[in-house]
Amino acid sequence: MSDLYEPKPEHKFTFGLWTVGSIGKDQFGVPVREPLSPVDLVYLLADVGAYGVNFHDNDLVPFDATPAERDKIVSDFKKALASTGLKVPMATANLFNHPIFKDGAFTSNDPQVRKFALQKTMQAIDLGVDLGAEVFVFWGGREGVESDATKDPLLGLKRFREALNFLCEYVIDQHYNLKFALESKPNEPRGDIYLPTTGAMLGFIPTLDHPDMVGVNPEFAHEMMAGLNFLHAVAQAWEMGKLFHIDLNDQNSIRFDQDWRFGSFSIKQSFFLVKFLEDVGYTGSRHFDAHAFRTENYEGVKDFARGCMRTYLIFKEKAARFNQDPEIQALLKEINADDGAMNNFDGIYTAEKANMLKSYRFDVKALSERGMMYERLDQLTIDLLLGVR
Ligand code: GLT
Ligand code: MN
Ligand code: MN
Repeated sequence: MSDLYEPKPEHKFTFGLWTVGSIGKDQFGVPVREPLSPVDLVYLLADVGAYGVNFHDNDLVPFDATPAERDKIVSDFKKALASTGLKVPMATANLFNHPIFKDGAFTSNDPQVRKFALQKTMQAIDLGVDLGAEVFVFWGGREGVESDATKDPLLGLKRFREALNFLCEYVIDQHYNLKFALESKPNEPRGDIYLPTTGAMLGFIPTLDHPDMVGVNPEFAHEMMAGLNFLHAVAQAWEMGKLFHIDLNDQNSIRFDQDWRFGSFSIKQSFFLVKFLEDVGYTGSRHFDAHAFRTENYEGVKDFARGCMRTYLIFKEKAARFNQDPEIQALLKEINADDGAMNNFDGIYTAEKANMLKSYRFDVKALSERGMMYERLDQLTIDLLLGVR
């Protein structure tokens, strides 16, 4: 039984170097953990049973490293990957930390900064592909404003589009096997970030020159920060064939980005998310973009990482039970019962169908009085999740 909750490579559990590597600094406090090297972090992740490790260019190679330093770092990292078997499914560029990006990267008002961002991203793409990445995430943390006096939102969109179009062409030109995944966030670090939700990203993608190369990387906490239902965003992305990656974590409602251990707070929502990913057969990474509480040392960081994966697998097992539970399934069948009386109106529009439907007499009273039994179904779900079922 307990083996069910042991992470295995086929579960595709990944962590960013910046997640387990977080040294616990925040707006109000200095770091609480000594930094570990990328190599140490690879061993830590192998120790807890992760499948892969993702990184920003500067998580691995410092911003001001010399070419010789860069080569040494990359070669040491490759050795650690080879000896642990860890994969690098995703890479990204840090376009938010350095002061040059204080007004954004692709959407900065300074043309030199915009081109510097492109240069840096092409280098980060080369690095990621060299290490095996097939997904490249774009999280435009600084792509926004504090005041709309400072930037025209149409210009913001235009610049972001032009940058992505340029980078898609670069990937095609290099013959890389790489897809882009756009990650939204409503705010923080900017007052307002452009394209603030997964839905906004999904609306933006068809305006690109190569929409087929671009999907989304929805993050649980970011959608919660906007007060939205994460599962619904993920479902829409999935239906559009755009769920290229996913950032799993947790969050206490509409607050700052807390990036908590997956499933630690929003138990029912996380359960239905896992059930969805497993039911539809999502095959991408289950990436935990979260970090340990600031109270922890590196033993606690391992507890955190193990906890993310364990909770995912507990929900996965609960999802299988939900799908097999006779009472739950019977209830769902009853709720969705269809006696075929409406079949004549199904399918494509015809004038005849429309006329028939317009004159059909519904039993409005009976339909209105029907109880949906959702309380029972929801309580059965709670019983299941709380382990009494
Ligand atoms: C940063 C952010 C995350 C993004 C990472 C990728 S960096 O930690 O909070 O949500 O996924 O750039
Ligand atoms: Mn986050
Ligand atoms: Mn994220």
